[in-house]
Amino acid sequence: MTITGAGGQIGYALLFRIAAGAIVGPARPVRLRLLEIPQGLRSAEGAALELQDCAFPLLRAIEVTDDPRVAFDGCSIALLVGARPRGPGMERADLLAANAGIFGPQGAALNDVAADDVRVVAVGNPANTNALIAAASAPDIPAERFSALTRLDHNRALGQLTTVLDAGPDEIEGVTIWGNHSATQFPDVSHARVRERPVRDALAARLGGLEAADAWLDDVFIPRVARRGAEIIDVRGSSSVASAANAVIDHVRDEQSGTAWTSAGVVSHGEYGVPAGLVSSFPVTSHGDGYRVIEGLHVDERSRARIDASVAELVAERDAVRDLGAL
Ligand code: NAX
Repeated sequence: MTITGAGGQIGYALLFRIAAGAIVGPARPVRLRLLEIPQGLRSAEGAALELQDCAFPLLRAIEVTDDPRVAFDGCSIALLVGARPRGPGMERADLLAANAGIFGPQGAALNDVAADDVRVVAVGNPANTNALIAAASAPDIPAERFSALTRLDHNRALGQLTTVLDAGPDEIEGVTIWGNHSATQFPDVSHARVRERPVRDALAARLGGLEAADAWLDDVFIPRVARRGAEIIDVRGSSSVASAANAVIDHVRDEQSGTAWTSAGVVSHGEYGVPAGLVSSFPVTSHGDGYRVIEGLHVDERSRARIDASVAELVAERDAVRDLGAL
């Protein structure tokens, strides 16, 4: 397993749980490769020393490198966490260009040296478009093996529902994050059920009617989930770290071991009118062999407009990186 940006904050929250078996379970040994840029190497090396000091029974090897071809050599799971953050005065196009310069070469290195069964998840932002760039740079790896993390948004949506419903997150099924991992995303409960009851009905019962339930969904739930990252920065003074690492683990574990329903950014084949080739968040299922879009759900007019708005942003990002020559 290779983790890029391993010397960063999410890396530090992620490594110890992975080494303890959180992704592959208690029976499979883990070999970690940590990729950093030269400025981040000491931090990753420090984390590697601490990993040794944990004496995790499953952890068989740790290697730290700043060479993507060494980092991805033979890897079966690649967690692309390292990315260029938006600096002061940086325009969106600059951010896309900087990250294309990271995810393009990493995709190419994965293409050349990763194991035949490699699966790749882009965590670093803009995650959807970074996954698209990495996949486009790896023509020999099926595009379906690349995904983008929207599980944190999915988990945030479950967390918000539990503040109103008298239920745990494991009792709520069928929540979907559509579109981009950004403030335009659409957290959708139209198909969600809590203990077999439609979530909207259960919300209505708690909030005093369907009108109140819809008002809460539109005015509280959707904006709060979509802007939760900004809320965390505001309250905590720093971006989401442990919850992001937890979502990475949930995403990869469910992709590998199966789940009935979750959300992930995957390559569109035109499902739900999302242009083919975009990496968009969808309702997905997995039988342990990668995420597949759950098809055939009814999308009403209001949902359609919200999905279209987020997909329009993905199209704009794709067009911008195309103009840069990164696709
Ligand atoms: P940090 O800045 O703490 O760490 C990033 C690390 O990546 C640094 O150590 C840096 O040296 C390294 N890095 C930069 N370029 C690299 C390259 N070319 N190769 C290897 N390593 C490289 O950020 P952190 O808080 O760990 O967040 C990492 C990324 O996750 C950010 O892009 C962030 O925006 C993104 N997030 C994505 C989320 C999602 O749900 N998809 C949620 C959490 C997070 O905001």
